Amino acid sequence: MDSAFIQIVDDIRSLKIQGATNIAIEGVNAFSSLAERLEVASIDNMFKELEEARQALATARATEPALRNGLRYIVYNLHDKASTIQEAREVVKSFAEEYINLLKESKRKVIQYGAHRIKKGSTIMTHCHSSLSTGIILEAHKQDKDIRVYCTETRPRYQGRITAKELVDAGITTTQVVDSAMRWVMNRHDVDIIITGADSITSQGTVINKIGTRLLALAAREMDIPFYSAINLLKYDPETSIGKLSEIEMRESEEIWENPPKGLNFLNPAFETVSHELIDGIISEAGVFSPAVVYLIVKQEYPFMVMNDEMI
Ligand code: RUB
Repeated sequence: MDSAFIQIVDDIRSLKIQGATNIAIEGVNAFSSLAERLEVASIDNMFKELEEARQALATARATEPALRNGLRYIVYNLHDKASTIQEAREVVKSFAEEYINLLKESKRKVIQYGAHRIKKGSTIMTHCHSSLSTGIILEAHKQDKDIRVYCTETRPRYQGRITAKELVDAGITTTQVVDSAMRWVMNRHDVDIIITGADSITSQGTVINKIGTRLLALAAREMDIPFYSAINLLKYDPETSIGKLSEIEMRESEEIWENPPKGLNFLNPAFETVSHELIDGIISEAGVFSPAVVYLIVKQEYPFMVMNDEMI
């Protein structure tokens, strides 16, 4: 690993690069560039160096299967197809490109399917910053759907400001609220549809997204407002099909309070689960469907992501 690579890992950890899709694209790119630069004496050393790099990226944020799936895909092909250092560089480059194209193409489709779901004159609510849900809203606006948006701040790191800025810059009527006002807004301001992004989806169709997303979904259920998750299926967490629980990233207390009184404890979970019963639809690159069928659709779209005996 060199300093340019370590810098990307740090940028992912510190949220300079944030949002699951951006994290996966930048992480896979960093892995591929490192493979091109590495100066090693043997293919075994190359495998060793790349394994260390994979580990560093895969653990930079605990709840990011899209990045982990991409790295696993590249490394699987690396061991299968490369027997010289030059071949290793080429294999990493070509599978990294293929995976990044899959990410970009799936994002494009999610945005199209999602915008199609938004009716003219809708009031939309969202949480945090997701390039997929923001992309859907921007596309609906481009299609002249006459929309309004409520978005939360998303404490402690205020990713909701990134969302608000992108929407306001595009000329969309946008209102920001503090996180704890999310139910109040739904109740008083005729929200028609809720769309959030997601970092991960399990074999049961449970989605993991920014802390606060489940509260949003619970309030939506109370008020009969449809709740949609915009997610590309490359975020499927294959280990959940063999009964493992998805890990929730816990972040530093300084994000909540830099100079707290001595002795105060903190809990700073970055994400939480939204159970499948609370989700009306998954907006994916394969169309919009009920969370109950996610495993079947992933198996059909991306067979390489489904756990097999070799991987266990
Ligand atoms: C971002 C977040 C986003 C998902 C999806 O959290 O929860 O909703 O990552 O993003 P953080 P995208 O800021 O902690 O990374 O739709 O861009 O893949």
